[in-house]
Amino acid sequence: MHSLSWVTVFFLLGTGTAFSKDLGKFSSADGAWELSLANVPQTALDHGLELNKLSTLTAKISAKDPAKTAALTAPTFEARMPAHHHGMMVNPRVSTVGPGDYRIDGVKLHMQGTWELSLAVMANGQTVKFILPIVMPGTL
Ligand SMILES: [Cu+2]
Repeated sequence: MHSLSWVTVFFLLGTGTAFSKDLGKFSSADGAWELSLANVPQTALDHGLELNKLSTLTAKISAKDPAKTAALTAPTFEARMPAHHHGMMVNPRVSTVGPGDYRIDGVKLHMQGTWELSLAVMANGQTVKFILPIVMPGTL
């Protein structure tokens, strides 16, 4: 049993090689599940999440212990700025592509600063939640 707390990862966006289509792998709050998150490029020059740009993400969730897998239902996605007490100005759509496989269209982070992306699904009546802090850089 892992004792990981919320995953805390800060992406430094726009710094070149540190940022690519693959946004990384993240543990759920209880450590039992893993999320692979990626950006679906809109153009050849699309480096992923950028300020004020509509983006599409793909999310794959799997049990770390294959023996403890479960049907996943009711995926939800949101992004908030905790310091500002607000969310996005858009409503992303989450589509189920396959078991544990999701596509999130219409993500747009409209302010510089720290955002918290959260993805949640239900497994055996329990919420499996992933929290990903992300910093949208300023231009100063
Ligand atoms: Cu804000």
